[in-house]
Amino acid sequence: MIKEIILSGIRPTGRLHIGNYFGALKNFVNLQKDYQCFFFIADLHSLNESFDPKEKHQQIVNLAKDYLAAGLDPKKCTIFLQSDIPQHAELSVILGSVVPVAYLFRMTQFKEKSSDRALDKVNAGLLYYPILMAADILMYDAAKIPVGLDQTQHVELARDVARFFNNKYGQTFIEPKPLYTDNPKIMSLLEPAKKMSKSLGDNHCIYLDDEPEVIKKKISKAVTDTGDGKGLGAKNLLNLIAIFSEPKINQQFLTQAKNKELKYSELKEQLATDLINYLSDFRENKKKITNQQIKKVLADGQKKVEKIVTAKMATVKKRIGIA
Ligand code: AQP
Repeated sequence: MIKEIILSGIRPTGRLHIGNYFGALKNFVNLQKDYQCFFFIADLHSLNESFDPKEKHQQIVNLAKDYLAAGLDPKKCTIFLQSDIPQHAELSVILGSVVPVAYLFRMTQFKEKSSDRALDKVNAGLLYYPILMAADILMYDAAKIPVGLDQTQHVELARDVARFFNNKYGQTFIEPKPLYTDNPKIMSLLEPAKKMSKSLGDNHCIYLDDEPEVIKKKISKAVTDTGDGKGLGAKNLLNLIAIFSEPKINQQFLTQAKNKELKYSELKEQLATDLINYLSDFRENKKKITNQQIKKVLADGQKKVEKIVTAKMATVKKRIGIA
């Protein structure tokens, strides 16, 4: 039986937080059993942010370790580094020719990430990001893309790109659909109206490899509100309890909230304990993964996808008359 193709990537820009995990990575791990899965490290996408080139390699290795520590198994899925496959960039140039630039200026992520600067201080890579993402996806005929809610618009753009290209040059690409987890948007601990994001600052996030003492401290500082369980801070903490704690404990806090007697100190203590337990396997797994192991996983992944992309690019080039 031919399995449906799934593809997704994460940018190596620092440590992964529970938003990245519950929005995306946890889903990757579940999906590898039933689908033909490709998970890549989106290093080219990570160049749009300011970064220190001396740190980039380590960020890549670190993210690959996160993939394995979370449970991705190279025997069940293909893990590779985006820049090892230059055809992603090549395809993105070709796809750029079928996308009106207005579609790119409309992207919420572009607007949010460029709103605090004049356009002459915004790099073109940020604008072009969704086209490279479309190339990543369309290259593999991926049908479903496991992402957090914030990436919905980019997956929709990949659908548009596929349609524009197919209409102009003949059926070549599948139109992909986003695939969400039950928790596609985890909110910041300090600004619960915003998604948890490392660019907001370390205290806004729980990182997957945070040590127990750090988790306790961050949860103790999480914003709360008046005890009726309806404010965003409370909603966020209750949502995290629903994810990390036993259903019985979850119910207990929901009842407290309903009766307007939510005790935040208890809630936070419980949440910190359950988070620490939940993440302990990940922390321990990650410590055991070696750089050598990662080198092999990425080299094997590169070898596997090279055949696929060579065939796809040959088709694309034929369609547009350059092969
Ligand atoms: N808060 C979130 N809740 C649910 N899903 C999330 N994702 C990110 N934040 C949340 C999902 O994680 C995957 C990897 O996304 P990325 O590589 O683009 O990372 P990011 O979204 O840029 O993560 P940050 O922390 O927000 O990075 P900065 O602050 O550097 O921009 C994607 O599937 C994304 O939807």
